[in-house]
Amino acid sequence: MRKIRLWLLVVCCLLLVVSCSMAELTFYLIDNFESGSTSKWFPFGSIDVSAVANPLAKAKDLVAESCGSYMLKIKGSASDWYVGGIGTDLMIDASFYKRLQMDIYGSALGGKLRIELYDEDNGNNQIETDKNWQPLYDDKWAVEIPILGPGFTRISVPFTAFTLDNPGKGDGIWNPATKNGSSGLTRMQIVFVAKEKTGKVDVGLDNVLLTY
Ligand SMILES: [Ca+2]
Ligand SMILES: [Ca+2]
Ligand SMILES: [Ca+2]
Repeated sequence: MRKIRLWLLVVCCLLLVVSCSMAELTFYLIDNFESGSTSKWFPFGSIDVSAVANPLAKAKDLVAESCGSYMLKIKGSASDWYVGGIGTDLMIDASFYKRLQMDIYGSALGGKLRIELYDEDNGNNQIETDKNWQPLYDDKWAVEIPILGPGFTRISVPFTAFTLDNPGKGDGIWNPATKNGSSGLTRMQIVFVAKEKTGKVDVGLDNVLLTY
């Protein structure tokens, strides 16, 4: 009897260890802006970036509640539709994940986001670019997401929805693993595009993460 109990205990412990390690792998948080800082992101173009109070922190809305105290706010004016963007260097093995998720706080100004993921292919842990910031030897994958009206919208985009933006430069395969000298998923950028040629964007972002 004692042996059976011991066995049960061992099995339970094993299950606990397995479920804990699974839980660790269920998502990778890129940023939820709860630090109140934007320092993880580099801005480019004519945009203004700041960490601001979540406008719906007390709302009875699951997405709004999960956005905590702060979100990232981006404002800017377009020239030829293009407003600007933000980027962050990740250098992570993203091969366990299947999708990118984030919460977008829109505005009546609309517009769209262009999310770009860079997987490093020539094994030197950096994204070499030409004068137009296009990667020369590494893959750049992109997807466009419309900015809806005020309030949070949670988007969850499978990596399979991203299309190759610079064919013929990297290996053309989504392989964000840190192996053979590659820094895996090396960079992420979010570019903002206005609804009008000389329009504006005003958008909040939160809970940027990778998940299954
Ligand atoms: Ca937040
Ligand atoms: Ca490279
Ligand atoms: Ca690749």
